[in-house]
Amino acid sequence: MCDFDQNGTMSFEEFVELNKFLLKSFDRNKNGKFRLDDFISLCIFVQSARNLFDSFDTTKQGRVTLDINQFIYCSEYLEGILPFTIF
Ligand SMILES: [Ca+2]
Repeated sequence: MCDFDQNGTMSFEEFVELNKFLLKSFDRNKNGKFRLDDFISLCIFVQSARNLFDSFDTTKQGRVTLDINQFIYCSEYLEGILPFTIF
C-alpha cells in the first residue's frame, strides 16, 4: 500500500506517508483533531496487525509470504478491528 517504488521495503518517506494515512483514517470525526479514543483505536489496530504479522513470520526474520487465502484472511481480520469501513 505504501511501498510506492515497489522495492519490497519501506523507506522513511513511505513510512511517513503510511502514518499520515493512518492518522487521517482514524480521525473518525474528520475534523483534523486526533482524540484519545482515536489514538487508542489506532494502537489496538497496530498491535493487532503486529500480532497477525508475527503469527505468519514463523522463522522470525521480519518478513512473510502470504498466499491469496492467507491475504484474504488477514485483510478481513484487520478490517474487523477498524472503527470504520474501508470499502
Ligand atoms: Ca519502498
